[in-house]
Amino acid sequence: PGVDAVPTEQKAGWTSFIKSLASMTGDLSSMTAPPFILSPTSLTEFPAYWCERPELFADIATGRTEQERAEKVLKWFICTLKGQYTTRNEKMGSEKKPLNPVLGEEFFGVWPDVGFGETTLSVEQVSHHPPITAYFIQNKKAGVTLQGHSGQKTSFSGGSINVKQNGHAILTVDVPGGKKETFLITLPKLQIQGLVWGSPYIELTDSTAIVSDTGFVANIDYKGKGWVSGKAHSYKATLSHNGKSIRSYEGTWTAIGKVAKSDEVFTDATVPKTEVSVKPIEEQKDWESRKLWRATAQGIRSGDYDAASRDKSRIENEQRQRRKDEASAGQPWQLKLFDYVESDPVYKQLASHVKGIPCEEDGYIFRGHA
Ligand code: HCR
Repeated sequence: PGVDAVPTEQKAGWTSFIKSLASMTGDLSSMTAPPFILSPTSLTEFPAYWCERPELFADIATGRTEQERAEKVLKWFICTLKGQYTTRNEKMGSEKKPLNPVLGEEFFGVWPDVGFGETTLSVEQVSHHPPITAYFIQNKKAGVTLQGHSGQKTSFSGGSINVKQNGHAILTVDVPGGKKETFLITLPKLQIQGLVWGSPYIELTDSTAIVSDTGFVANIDYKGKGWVSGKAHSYKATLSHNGKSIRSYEGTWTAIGKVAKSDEVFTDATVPKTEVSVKPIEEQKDWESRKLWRATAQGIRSGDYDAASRDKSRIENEQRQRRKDEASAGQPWQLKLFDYVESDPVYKQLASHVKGIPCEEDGYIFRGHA
């Protein structure tokens, strides 16, 4: 049993929120939740979690062989998970409900060059309903890029929220001889547990894959504590080449993972992370996330939830009006940084190597800054 984290005056609101989850269909981003569970951060900021270990991202390019690069991609990927799925618990005490981005919302950041090249991040909210966020991360000097998008489909069962991520990421790395290697990364399923106590946290379930055009495939299985044994946040990964298994790794994605049956450390998620640097709000454009949500976030942080909710409604009403205007002018919203593709040929080619990954998925290709 956990410790009840719901403030007394919000208990009724929390109970009715949990009850309403049972009838939720697909998208809980727009559901009204009690104030104590609100986060002042918009989902457009989340792609930064992909690169809070910029040294591991850049290091992929230093692999001398196809196998070394495949191992380095796997290592970097596993080390991103702690940031992606436990940061809110570490910073705010539990998982929280992020701000639901508006269509066209943007987020830009940078990890400065500290010896292995500068890494830049560009994010755009490419769909509001359902929410879909597209991102592009690049270390030009190292020759490594990551492009992807994430949307979520949520359902409720057995007291937990299950989240299926729609989308994928594609990593490319420049290799000697002017060539590129490409890796398809699929996204894990999430279970939001601990709801009854008002202190939600994420556990990852099922499995994901990293598929390379050099024939290397990493399969990663995720397990939680379970009923009888096992540690929370565990993973087991197997790297294979053209179907032949080469090496396995196991441990937890929040601490240490080792090469199976050895003491060799493969992933250490306890190494301090480097948070993304963002321009001061005064220098940001109106559509940039922290500027757009400034007053809402300020209200949430200071406990002035009326002010937060007034500002949130102002933004949402403005959006509704904008959509109406676009409909009557017959001019739909244009994406700013990405092009939508109904069928992404790179995805299709890599997905065809592995059973269990859908053969086709749409995608968003980074077009660059205007
Ligand atoms: C499910 C979630 C929104 C989506 C968040 C995603 C999947 C977004 C992409 C990132 O790369 C990884 C990621 C991490 C987050 O854990 C995940 C969020 C957790 C909660 C949130 C729900 C929409 C809000 C649930 C409300 C609860 C806490 C009451």
